[in-house]
Parts: sequence; structure tokens; C-alpha cells
Amino acid sequence: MNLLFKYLSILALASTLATSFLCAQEDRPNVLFISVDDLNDWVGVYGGHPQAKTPHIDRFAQQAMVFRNASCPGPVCGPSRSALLSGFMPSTTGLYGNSNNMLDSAIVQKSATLPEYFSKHGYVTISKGKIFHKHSTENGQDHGHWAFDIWEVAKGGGKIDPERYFCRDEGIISGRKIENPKFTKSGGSRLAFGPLLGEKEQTKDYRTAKWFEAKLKEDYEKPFFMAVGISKPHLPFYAPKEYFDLHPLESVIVPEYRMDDLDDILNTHGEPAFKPHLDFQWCREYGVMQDVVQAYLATVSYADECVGVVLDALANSRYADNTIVVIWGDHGWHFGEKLKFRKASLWREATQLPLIIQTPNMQTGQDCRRNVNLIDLYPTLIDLCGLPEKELDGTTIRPLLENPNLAWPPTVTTQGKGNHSIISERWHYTSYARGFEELYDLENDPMQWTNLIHSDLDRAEVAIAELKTYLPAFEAEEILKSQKDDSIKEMDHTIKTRRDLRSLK
Ligand SMILES: [Ca+2]
Ligand SMILES: [Ca+2]
Repeated sequence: MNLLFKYLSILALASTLATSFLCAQEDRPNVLFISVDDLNDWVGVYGGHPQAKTPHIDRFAQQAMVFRNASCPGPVCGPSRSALLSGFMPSTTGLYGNSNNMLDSAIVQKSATLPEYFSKHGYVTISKGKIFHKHSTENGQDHGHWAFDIWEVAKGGGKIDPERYFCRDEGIISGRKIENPKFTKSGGSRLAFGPLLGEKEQTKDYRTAKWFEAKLKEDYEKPFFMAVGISKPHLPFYAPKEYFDLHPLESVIVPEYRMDDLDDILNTHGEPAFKPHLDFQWCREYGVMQDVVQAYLATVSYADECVGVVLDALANSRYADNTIVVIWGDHGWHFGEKLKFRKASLWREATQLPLIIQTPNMQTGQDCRRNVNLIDLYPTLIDLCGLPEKELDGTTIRPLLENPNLAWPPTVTTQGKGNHSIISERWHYTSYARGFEELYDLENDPMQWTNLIHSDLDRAEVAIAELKTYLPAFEAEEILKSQKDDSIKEMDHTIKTRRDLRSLK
């Protein structure tokens, strides 16, 4: 081979490689990542409540994979989202609670979060609404906005109908003050609900959805990762009146509960380990269970409408055939099951969530019953988009998207250091730091009425031994909010340095 020919061959090869590399880059799918805050399985296609009305998500599910047994890494917003977005479980990072800011974690300080990783590898990342858990700092809110190339704060609201307003913390029932000091103790978000007087066009999530509708009409030089943060149905359960009208109060069905349900969960002293929740007691005492269930159903229907705006915008855009869509809730919600309200439990009502994924060209709806987890989304999305592999706690579920019946291991949900549930398709085993355990047979007892931990079922014993092998081998100490005066300065510095994504793994 003469020198010139050799030179030309190398040039041709280099050019072919460059072209194929560019094609690969150009062919990369976009990602539409839709979070619906505090959405439990009260979604039509999940059947968690027989009266749920979510036509937009249900229609989307007809051309997507519905994960029937998806769990959260932690059963409250902060740890669940920090795990999903960092790719590391609470037991790895120490981000166990809502007050733990992921920027304080040494692991997260070195590692790109999910949107940062997409940005680092050739995507434009665009977000509005709640994706990261928010934290107050002296310099304002840390929204996780540092993780996106294009970000805007979500705004909007509406005036509550004063005559149909309920609030446990303020002692207000249908606009009337009924004070009872037993119930006015507040903890976390107020249990407040009722219809809004204004139109949906003024409300925050609807405006967020319209913002994405406009974003989906724009041109981008790179593939996009759009993170849509729908903030409802999170408390307060406020939604425009039209969504309350979809769920007439007198016919609203309240989930079944049994007043003796907690009697079979005992601590190491043989005493009941859990008490009925304050919200639950208030709703029963004043006979407003139907009202609160109606308000959640209405707020879910409103959230579904907002998701529908974005899905329709995608379907009508030039990106319709080359976009991966993920719709996810960050954990479940109790409405009296286990005499509990809200999240923050290791029972199935709080650990399960809706997760629906559509990859380009999925033509039919499919079900997957394997135990997947939000922790799996980071590795799954980088796998589907051809981004470099990365060491993370989750596992790509791409194989399940291709064959939902593949054998798959159980999954883990952690609520604070030392408290873990291991969930398989048949069993739900929980071990608490306080030394007691629970076991439920999900196949024969999906409502988890009967704690089998003290039963002498041979089969249960075998199951427990196997499930325990999935408990985390290592548990990080909780990352507590830094009390140091310079912590804010430190955080500002961290946020600034993160924008140079080369410094992050
Ligand atoms: Ca949440
Ligand atoms: Ca029970």
C-alpha cells in the first residue's frame, strides 16, 4: 500500500466513523420525564380506586408498559426523588428524610445527577415544576434548578371556595370552624382540601403543562431531556371545581379499613407498634372520609388533565416518534388503610407507585408485574439512550421493556436508617430498626390484613430467609442538615462548580 493510499484510507475511515458517530448522536431518542407528586395507584389503569378518572394517562398506557409492582426507594418525596435522581439508594447516600439535602452528600457532590448526566452527554435538559425535592436556604429555595440547562419556576394558583374548605390543622369543616385541640397539632403539610373558584388556566400545574406544550413546538440542536414536574395531587388537595364535579360526593367510595388491623404488629415489648393516624381519626370523628377521598380523586383527575396537555403536545409534535416517555409517582398514599393517612410507611399503600414507560414504536399496551423501583430509572434511561454506562445502585429494566415476563429479583424500600421492606411478587417483608418485623402474603392478602411474621407457615419461613438476603449490606449514617454558618456558602460553591459538568462522574 503506498503512503498516499494509506493516508486516504485512514481519512475515509475517520470520516465514516465521524458520520456514524454523528448519526448515533442524532438518532438518540428524546426523553419526556413526567413526575406526578404523591400520585398513588388511584389511576384508572391501575385500579387502585374504582372511581379514579384519569383518561389521559389511561390512553397513554394503551401504548406503553404499565409496571404493576413498582416501588419507591423511600416512602416520602425527598429520599425517593434524591435516590431516583442521584441513582443511589438512601442506604448508600444517607439521604433518608425530607430535610436531608442531596448536595450535602459526598457521593452526590462527585456524581452527576440524572439530568446532569444527560446534559454532560449531549442532551439539552429542560425543566419546570417539582422534580427535585425543595430545600429552603438563606439565599432562597434550592429547587434542584442547578441540574438543568433550561429551568423556570412554576407559578400559578387559585382561590379556594371558602364554603367548601376543609382543614384538619385549622379545625375547619365545610368552611365552619370546629375547634378541637386534639386535632389541631400540625405535622408536615396541612391536611387541607376543597375546590378552587377560578379556572384551570390560572393554576400552577396547568400553566406548567402549557409551558411544555410551547417547548415541544421549538427546535433543538440536540436531543432533549424534558422533566415535567406536576405538583398535584400533593396536599393541599385543591383543584378547580370542575374536577370535583366529576366525582359526586354522595357516591364516593371510601377504602376499606379494619379497626383491629394494627393489633397484629407488635414491638419487642409486645405492645402495638403503630397508632391510628391523626388525619384518619379526624376524618372519622367528623364523618368527612368521603370528602377527603373526593378531593384526592378530583386532584388526581386535574393532574391527569395536565399530563394530558403535555402528552397531546408530544403526539402533535415532530418528536412524537423518537421520544421515550416515563410517567412516575414518587411514592404511594394511605387513605385509612392500616388506619393511616399520607405516605411515610413501609406498607404497600405507601411503597407502591404508578410507573408507565413508553419507548418509541411501542404499539400496544403491556403489563409487567416484576418488582421494579424508581432507583432503576437512571440506569434504564442511560441504557435506552446509549449514554455511557455508569456505576449506580439500580439495574436497567430495558430487558423487561423487551420481555416483561423475564425472571426478576425482589426490590427494596427504605424508611430511615435500619427500616427496610423487601418486596417480591408474592411477599412483603419488613424489618424495623426497633427490632420487630412484618410479613404479608401479597398474593392471598393484597390489603395486608394479616401479619404472618409469627405464624408457623413453613413456606413463610423459607421466604423470609430468602428475602433477608436482599437487605442492604451497608447503611450510611443520615446526612443531617449542616448547622455550620458557612454551609450556605458551601452549597452555593457546590452549585456553581456543578455547572462545570466535566468535574462530575
Ligand atoms: Ca411526593
Ligand atoms: Ca392486621
